[in-house]
Amino acid sequence: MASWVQTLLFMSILFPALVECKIRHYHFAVVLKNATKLCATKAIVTVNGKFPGPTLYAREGDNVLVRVTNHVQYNVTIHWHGVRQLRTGWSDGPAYITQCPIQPGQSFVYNFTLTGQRGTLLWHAHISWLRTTMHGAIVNLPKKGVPYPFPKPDKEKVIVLGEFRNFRHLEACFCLHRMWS
Ligand SMILES: [Cu+2]
Repeated sequence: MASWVQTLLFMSILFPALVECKIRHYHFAVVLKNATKLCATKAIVTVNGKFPGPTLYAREGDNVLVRVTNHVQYNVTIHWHGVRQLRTGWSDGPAYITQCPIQPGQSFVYNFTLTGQRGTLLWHAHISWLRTTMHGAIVNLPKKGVPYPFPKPDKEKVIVLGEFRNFRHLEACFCLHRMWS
């Protein structure tokens, strides 16, 4: 038997939780999408054409890889709000702080591991007013076989609270961020 197979078997017996960690791949395409809200139709910046954006599911210990491709005319970044970035600060997302923005036509891969955290967090654009329409949930489940730290709910539903206005994007941006910060 090859030595790497023996090592893997040995590790899986000693540390079963370690080998259950997965690599989760997501692709976020930043695109314009027409939306009708408050009696007006306009093009809004979205992830994968969804508003709110897609929910990201992972388990504690998983390695999450999110390729963000920018198809709009604005610079973008995505912030993984509340996710501990242990030795992956460059994947945190604030534009001009931990990374240069992803320019139109460019891609960036966010690469982080969910460590010591369970629960539902938030991702959102972290540049200018784009966060008003680019945000969604990150559901961070316990490791397989590990119970919740509370009685198991009968049902789970993700609720994303946001605010949409037809005027003054910047003001809406600040309202939204205050809610989540
Ligand atoms: Cu944030």
